Amino acid sequence: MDVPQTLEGWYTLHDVWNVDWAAWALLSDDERRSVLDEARAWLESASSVRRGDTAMYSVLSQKGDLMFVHYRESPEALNAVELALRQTALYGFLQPTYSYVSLIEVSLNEVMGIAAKRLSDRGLNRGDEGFDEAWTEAVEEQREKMKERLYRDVPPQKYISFYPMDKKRGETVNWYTLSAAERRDMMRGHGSVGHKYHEVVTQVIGGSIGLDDWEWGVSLHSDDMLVFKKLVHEMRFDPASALYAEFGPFYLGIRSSAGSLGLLLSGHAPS
Ligand code: 76R
Repeated sequence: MDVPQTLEGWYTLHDVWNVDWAAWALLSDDERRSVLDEARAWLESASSVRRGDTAMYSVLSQKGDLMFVHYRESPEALNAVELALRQTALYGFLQPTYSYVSLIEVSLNEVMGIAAKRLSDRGLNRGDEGFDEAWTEAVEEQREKMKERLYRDVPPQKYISFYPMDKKRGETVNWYTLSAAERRDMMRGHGSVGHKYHEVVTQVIGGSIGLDDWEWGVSLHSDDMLVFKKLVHEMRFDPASALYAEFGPFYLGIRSSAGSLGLLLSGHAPS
């Protein structure tokens, strides 16, 4: 059995809520102000945590109104931020619609692929004198670099597209019965389609096998919402997606600062 090796970083929670607009409308201005002050304080302290990050999005469509994205160092820290929300008065006006737990994931294959390319660019190949030491050093260097992706802030771009997905395990089409080489080649193809969008999209892959209902939670972050459509459409034609990908619900959000919570709740879209 050749199970892909992965590196894991922060624990993540994508947390989607609807607002009880009718109940919110019944509050006086003073009551609203006090609920908002407390909720903003929760959001600001969640966003300024030393190890991890929190971001808020205004969600498009009836799938939700607000989405909080939390990155934390442990399950306990993730649990703490959701319990803190439940202590606020705002929580009384929130109705759960979706939530998803995962761990930021980078594949070790990728780390080794980059290390191998670095060495071959320098003219060093397996079997050459000095290759082994250079190889160990290059892998370590890439592992270090990957920490920037594993322990990062929520990417700052204006829009998020979040969706969970599986790789197919059908009777005849089954990702998990492919050979390691077949899977590696296919992920290479996937990466090369993805790389075309490197400048305009940041992908954060959350591995969730054993943690939540799907195998991965995919977060795409961009300043141009149209790019999500172009990228995911192009990716559909790549064999890793065309043959093997199955998707859950998609959530689209617009990044909103803690300061704009009051505006959102009074009916103003983020500017
Ligand atoms: O950054 C890299 O080059 C690493 C290569 C890479 C890996 C290992 C990569 C690149 N992805 C990887 C893993 Mn991805 N990705 C998705 C989706 O909509 C779909 O069809 C699928 C959803 C998109 C749109 C996307 C985009 N990727 C994964 C995995 C883990 C699978 C596994 O290990 O078997 C999933 C589930 C997944 C899904 N991918 C990229 C992108 C983009 C834009 C890139 C290039 C990143 C960049 O260059 O910045």
